[in-house]
Parts: sequence; structure tokens; C-alpha cells
Amino acid sequence: MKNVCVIGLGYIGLPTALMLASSGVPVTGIDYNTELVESLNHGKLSFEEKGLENLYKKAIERNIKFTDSYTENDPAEVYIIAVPTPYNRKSKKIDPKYVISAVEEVLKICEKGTVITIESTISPGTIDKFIKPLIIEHGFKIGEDIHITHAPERIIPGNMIYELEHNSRVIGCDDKIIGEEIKNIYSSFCKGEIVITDIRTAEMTKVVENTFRDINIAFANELCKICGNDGLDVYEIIRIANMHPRINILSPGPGVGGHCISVDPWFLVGDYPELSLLIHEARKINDSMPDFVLERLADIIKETGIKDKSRIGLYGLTYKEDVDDIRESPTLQLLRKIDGHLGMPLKVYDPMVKKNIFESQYQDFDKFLKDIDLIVIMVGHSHIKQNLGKIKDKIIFDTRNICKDMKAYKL
Ligand code: SAJ
Repeated sequence: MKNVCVIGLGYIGLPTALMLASSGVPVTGIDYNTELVESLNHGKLSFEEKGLENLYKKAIERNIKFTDSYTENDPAEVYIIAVPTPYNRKSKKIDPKYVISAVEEVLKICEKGTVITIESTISPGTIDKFIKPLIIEHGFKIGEDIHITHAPERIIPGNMIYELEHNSRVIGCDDKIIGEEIKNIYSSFCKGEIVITDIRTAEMTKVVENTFRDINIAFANELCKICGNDGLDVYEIIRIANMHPRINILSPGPGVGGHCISVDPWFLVGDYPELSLLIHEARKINDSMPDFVLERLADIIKETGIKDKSRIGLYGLTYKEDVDDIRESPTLQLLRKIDGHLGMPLKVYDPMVKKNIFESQYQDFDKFLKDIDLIVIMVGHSHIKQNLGKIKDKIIFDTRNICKDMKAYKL
């Protein structure tokens, strides 16, 4: 089996490295964050995910190594890059700086025949536009000295380990033989079908998948506004519509967060502004949801006659249920907007977030409940579903439709 090095030990790189190692592939994980590497070397994982601890133990038994140095080990034959790919908020285009610097580090140490596989989501054309010229600039011949492939990740936080094993995948390559070699490596753990195609198709496919989901959620959010305007129950309407064999509408919510769905569609808007009208509109609808929550909240405050606004609490800081990732979360988006609306910080609590980010953040659920009269459920963690009895005397604003048989205001 080829020696593999996974660069970037975050939400995607770490589970991928552990999965490869526990399936018998010799793996080194590299991250420039020395603290992260140290904690991984001391058995401390950097985020919570179902099954991750077990996988880590297996990978350690199989001698996975973690380091912050590219030169500490012998060069690998395959480098899998799983670093963040943010977008430029102004131009809406991808900012490939992390991928570029990871590739540059590899180019400094790699040997002839090395394969670089990019797992990070990238906008269509990124490899042709940024990565190939970089390789040539460094004096390598693509297809001879260095091979480049794209194997975008598809796993969903909250069910990553299962999906790593069972989802199908795509590998984009210039050379089918190299594609087969990379497929062999992923086949060590992936039971799903692995399709080999060209690089641009793989790049576009990944972005299209996340854009599809963003548009579907935007449709649900727009329906929510339309139905609410007429006093109709959007959840019941979606439930019935979804009984149709060809309809699958997603759920309205307080916004779209995370580092994927709320980012990747912008790549298409940035690169094809005149052609991506629906995609752009969907992004705007989803980005409008935290404001919509605030408008609804203002109505509820009026209707219930709440005088003391400091007794309002937001439940949930993460971008979705049962994960500890707060990146781009609807609650953070909302808190950024709140000044003009309520004029004071809301109390916040999230059982998954152990670090205090806000002054008004609680770590004790009961204490949080004692200090509030109105609870806004921003995230439907299992924790709140199991504790609905504790909030039954509060005024509830449920943006996730988890309070089925209790009195609660909905979006
Ligand atoms: N959301 C809704 N309503 C829904 C579903 C989701 O409001 O019906 C919200 C969530 O609360 C969250 C956001 O959308 O704020 C995104 O959550 P998600 O669960 O839809 O997706 P992610 O970002 O956790 O993972 C997605 C997945 N992509 C698809 O399902 C097409 C995953 O497979 C990708 O690997 C991941 O993006 C990624 O890294 O690209």
C-alpha cells in the first residue's frame, strides 16, 4: 500500500486520515497548528463526532503519525489536501490561499511520481487556474513528475464516519491509471461506488451538490414566509407535499450555516454572475433568515407583552444539531445583527459549546432557564428534545419545529 500524507487535520482531514490508517494504509497527518498536533499526539481530539474516538484508537494501533513538519518523515507517495477554502466576501470568488500554500509545501519535498489529491471543495477551474501553473512554476512536469487529482469530500457532520464508509465518491484526474491508483487507496475503507472522471467535472459536481441543497432549503424558507403571511402551517404543507413520490422539500430554519452550504454556491455566483440568478437569489433568501427570526421575535415580544428583554434566551450556537461547530451559524449571524433590533445582548446557551464565547453565555442549562422567560430554539440538539419538559412554562419560539405537541411560536 502506498504511503499517504493527509494535510489539514480539521473536520474532513482528521476523519479521513484516521479512516485510512485504521484500514491499514500507512498515514501521516500534517497540520501547521502545532497545538492541534500536540493534542492529537496526546490522545485529545479537537472536535466531537459520533464514532471518532473509536476510529482514533484504531488508527493509533495502526501507527498513524501526526506532525506539524513536512520534513520530519520520508516523503509520501500520495498527498491528500483537506484544508479550508473560504470565499472572498466581496468578489464572491474562492480564496485558494490555503490550498496553494499546502501544494507549495508538498512541492518542496516531493519526489518524482508523487500524486497530489485535493479533497477540499474548490470552485470549478481552480486546479487549471491556480494549481497547475504553480506546479509548472516550480519546475515540475504535470503528468510526469507530479500528478494532480481531485477527490472532493461528501461527508455530513454528525454522521461522518458512517458516510465516509458508505457514500459514493468521485475522483477527477487527467490520467485514468492515476485515478485508479487513488481509487484503490479510497477503496481501503469506502464501500460506495467510486466514479472516475475528469478534474473539472469532479470540481463542478461537488459544488453543484451543495448548491442544490442550498436552493432546496431556500425554497423551504421562502414557503415559510409565504405560508406565515397567510396563517398557514408550512410544516404540515411540506409534510403532505413530500408524500408525493417525486417531491422532497427540505425544512425551513433560522438560516444556513456551516462552512459548506453557505459558502460553495458563492463560488458559482462569483465566477458566473450573469448565469447564476437562481443560485444567487437562494443565497440571499437563506442569508435573510436571521433577520426574519428577529422580525418574528419582535412580533412575539409585542404579542406577549414581555417588558424585560434581558430575559430572552437563545438556545443553540452551533450551525446545526448535535455538532460542536459554530462556523457561520445562524445564531452567530443573528447576534451580529442584533444591536439595532433589541438594543441588548441576548442570553445564550448551547450544550455542545463548552468554551465561553459571549459574556451572556451560560454553561448550566437550569441556570439559563431560571434567567429567561422566552426561549428561542435556534438549534434542535437532541439535548433540547430530551428536555422539552423543562421549558414548558416558558414562552417558546421554535425555529426548528421540534416542539410538536406544545404551545410554541413557529417561524
Ligand atoms: N438546514 C436547514 N434546513 C434543512 C437542512 C439543513 O435549514 O432542511 C441548515 C442546517 O441547519 C445548517 C445548514 O443548513 O445550518 C447546512 O447543514 P446541512 O446538514 O445541510 O449540511 P452540512 O453543511 O453539514 O454538510 C453539507 C453536505 N452536503 C450535502 O448534503 C449536499 C455534506 O454532504 C457535505 O460533505 C458538506 O456540506 C461539505 O463539507 O461540503
